[in-house]
Amino acid sequence: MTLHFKCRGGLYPRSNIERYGVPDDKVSWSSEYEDYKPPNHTASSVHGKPWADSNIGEPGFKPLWNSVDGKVNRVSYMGKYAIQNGFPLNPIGRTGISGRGVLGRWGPNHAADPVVTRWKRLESGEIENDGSSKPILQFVAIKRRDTGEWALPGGMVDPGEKMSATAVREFQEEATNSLLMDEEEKEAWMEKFKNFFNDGDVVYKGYIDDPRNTDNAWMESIAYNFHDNSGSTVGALKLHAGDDAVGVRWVDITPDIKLYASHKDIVMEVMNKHLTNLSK
Ligand code: RP5
Ligand code: MG
Ligand code: MG
Repeated sequence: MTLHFKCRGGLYPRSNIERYGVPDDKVSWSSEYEDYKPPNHTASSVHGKPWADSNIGEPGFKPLWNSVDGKVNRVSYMGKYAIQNGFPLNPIGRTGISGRGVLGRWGPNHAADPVVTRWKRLESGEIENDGSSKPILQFVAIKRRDTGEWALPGGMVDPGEKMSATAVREFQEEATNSLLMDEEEKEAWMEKFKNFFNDGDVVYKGYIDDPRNTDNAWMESIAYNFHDNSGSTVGALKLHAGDDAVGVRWVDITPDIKLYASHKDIVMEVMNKHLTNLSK
């Protein structure tokens, strides 16, 4: 990714703060933009939260940039990010807003995304194709409560959590509503699908063009593909939206699909991978 679009222009999420205009040729920090005066915004909702950083400059807050800082991973997949006047700089460039907005961490905010896939099948069990004999791949999408957009059921990595575990946990929470299950039910579920979720393939690692990004805080994610080739395990599961998801369904991956942040790039990549494997 060399440019970002979804974190440029318009109102910052959950605020009435307008982002300062950033034309394509001014995104990069290396292009001069003398008039650039982004509003500064850190939402009051992140202050004093156990999952969030303190404000930069507050006594006692000594973040180790570009490092694993205790249990908080401040390393970017994009390489070493710059620090300007004590503030980390977005590795893609300007977003039209400074501060950290609604994000908990200054610098990279690490998430993990599960891309759970199956082939679309007819009643007969035969794989359905798109009319040009290409089989149709489907993935589990959730509808986000915050923007109403369809998205991967991903979420933030908890401090010290293994990223592959985050991807599976978020799938359980957002697409199967494990938050309503008791411990025993959760364990039974995990036992049933243990092998399936053990076998994830890393399909993306990097910056996410998320509408919450700012000049000093941004989303990054690692996406794992879990594929049910026969459609008999997770492919046959009853889905149930939970936590911050208000809808869940299997969605066909097609070139005109519209998804939250840069999730379209990720699912297209997964589809191409499976189609290439098929033709081998
Ligand atoms: C996206 O936001 C990531 O790719 C992930 O899907 C999601 C994590 O944030 P929450 O769903 O926890 O808001 O950038
Ligand atoms: Mg979540
Ligand atoms: Mg989420």
